[in-house]
Amino acid sequence: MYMELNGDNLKIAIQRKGRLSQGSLELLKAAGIEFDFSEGLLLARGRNYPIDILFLRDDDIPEYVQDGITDLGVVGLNVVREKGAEVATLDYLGFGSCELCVAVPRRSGFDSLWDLAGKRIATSYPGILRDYLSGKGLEARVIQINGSVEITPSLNVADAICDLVSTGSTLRIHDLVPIETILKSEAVLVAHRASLGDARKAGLIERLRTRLLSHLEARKTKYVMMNAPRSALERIRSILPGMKSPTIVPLADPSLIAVHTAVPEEYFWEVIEKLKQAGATDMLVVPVEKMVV
Ligand code: PRT
Ligand code: ZN
Repeated sequence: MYMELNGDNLKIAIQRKGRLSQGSLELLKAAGIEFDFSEGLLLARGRNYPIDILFLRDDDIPEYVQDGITDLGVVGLNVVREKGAEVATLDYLGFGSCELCVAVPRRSGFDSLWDLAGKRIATSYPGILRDYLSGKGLEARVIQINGSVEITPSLNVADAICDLVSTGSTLRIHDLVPIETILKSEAVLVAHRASLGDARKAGLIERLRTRLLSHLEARKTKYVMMNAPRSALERIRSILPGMKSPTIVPLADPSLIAVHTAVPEEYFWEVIEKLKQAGATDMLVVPVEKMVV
């Protein structure tokens, strides 16, 4: 089916096929946007939001957004940086996390970046690497390779590599060890600067971001319900500092109460353990779907 861009619609570019595709589609769905998607599609239109979704190679997204072909893009921060695109980075989206690392062969004797002065480093991220090295005042030969960077040391094409790492298993398989992280990356929402200055477009972008952020916040939060002796209330309150006031519900047995509260994921186990010690029982933990603040 052939479809043309709608000039009035907000336009967002996401990766067509790759590591960020699913996360990007899920994010749009979580924002309540309904659209038809099938593999191979280049363009989809929101049924209940004025948005056109373009499916592109990730490498093209920063430039499309910079040039205003789309208003928004979802792409790895590593790609945005490498392309040096003039775009506004609006939000970190919590998926596609990885680190751009310099790694060396295990038995090379190289322990730090300084051991690589004058050596060859193979990478698909020459721009980021060169900036990083020059920021440190270190001179090395940067060799640009477009794929399979991890095999270059064993082919004696390079002495070290600079590549993305997520689980670390690719490095281990090739007997490489990371010695320096030069960028922490994840998927980001980027915007065309002029779209942020256009009242109608900016309004649509803000509405979309409110929805996206309410989903991202919710993912970081659990809702916890528990019973506790009324006498433990003060102790329970002191365990939940900095969180919004918990809801206290009286129970049929006047010596007991129910406490309901939102707990951020990062403190979750710590808080749960302390609540148990304070006398909380029958704890029920439920995921939060949206959090609008
Ligand atoms: O076709 P297109 O150009 O759109 O896709 P692509 O092949 O260029 O990109 P893709 O889908 O591989 O990656 C898209 C984005 O995902 C990257 O730009 C990063 O922002 C992010 N990402 C997150 C990663 C990784 N994790 C990752 N592990 N991109 C690549 N890798 C590779 C890495 O290069 C290495 O080869 O995975 C290997 C290492 O993984 P581990 O798990 O063994 O450490
Ligand atoms: Zn790519």
